[in-house]
Amino acid sequence: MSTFLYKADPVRGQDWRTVFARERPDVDFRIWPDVGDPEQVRYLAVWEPPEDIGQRFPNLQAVFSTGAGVDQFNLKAIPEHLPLVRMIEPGIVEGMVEYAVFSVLALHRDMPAYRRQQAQADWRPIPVQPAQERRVGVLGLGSLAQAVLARLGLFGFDCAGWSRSRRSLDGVTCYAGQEELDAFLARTDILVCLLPLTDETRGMLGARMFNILPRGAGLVHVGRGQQLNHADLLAALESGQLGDAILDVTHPEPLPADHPLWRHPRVWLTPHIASMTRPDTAARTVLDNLRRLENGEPVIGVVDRQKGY
Ligand code: NDP
Ligand code: OXD
Repeated sequence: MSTFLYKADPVRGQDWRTVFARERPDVDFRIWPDVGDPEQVRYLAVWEPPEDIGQRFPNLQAVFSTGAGVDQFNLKAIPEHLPLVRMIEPGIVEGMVEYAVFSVLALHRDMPAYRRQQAQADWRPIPVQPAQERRVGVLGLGSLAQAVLARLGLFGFDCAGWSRSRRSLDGVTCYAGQEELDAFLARTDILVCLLPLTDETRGMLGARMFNILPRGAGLVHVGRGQQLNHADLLAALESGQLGDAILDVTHPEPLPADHPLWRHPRVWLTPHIASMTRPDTAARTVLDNLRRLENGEPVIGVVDRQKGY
């Protein structure tokens, strides 16, 4: 019997177990550290991979990330022949849509400013800008960004996105590549980062980018902490170049208790909760990919190791 080994949050793992028991009783589903016979392990679903995957599990056929991002993997440590598959499932997409739409609406309707006013017992309306005149720009046009943009479009926002390769999406002005980045930024009042962490995107959210945004622009950061330069963010907030920032990811996580971002009046911080895989839908998504592997069909979400995402 083939073993499917799950190595992530054990409580959520019980939900995976239930789905596997119902839909694939022929698979021996195990939760780390209950590995069983390592030679029987064909599939591994993992958030933080163990060392020496290839040697530990010589008959492994695929590695599934239990999250959408794969920057926690050392791609070089995973044998070339093994597909690494990231998580694209309805639960994580819907969670991100909720968080990103909430954040964009909060910035659009000046909620951080009203929180500051409330602290001063200051009852003062701020003129409302129509959504059609608010230019939202999303860095990244992948599975999460596309869903976020589709929902933002329903509010009438002027939506744009930026990706590495040229994309075409209904109702979204699409920019591609470094040569179009500045034009994208210059038209963006609320910037949402939904990029994967790679060598190219590390440190990207910094002074150069902030200075191209229209003065007072808002930032929603839901990508990865290492993409954001904290010192540059603080400087941009101090100077008024950035208005407010909503950050779900930082580096490190959590920030040290005395870090200025914790108490900055123009920053809302959440503890990397924008979106999480939903165990039942995630398990079903992985089972669909398992079936594809077994039938020799293309697997959905295979990571391109050259690109790193
Ligand atoms: P995808 O792989 O589907 O999409 C990535 C997008 O980023 C693609 O459009 C890609 O361009 C673009 N991109 C990557 N590198 C570059 C670059 N150098 N220049 C321009 N564009 C680039 O990822 P997802 O949408 O599924 O997820 C995005 C990220 O969101 C994850 O990697 C993770 O870090 C983060 N995330 C955060 C969560 C949270 O709770 N905060 C939860 C889940 C995910 P192209 O289309 O040309 O390939
Ligand atoms: C993910 C995350 O990548 O939760 O799935 O950040």
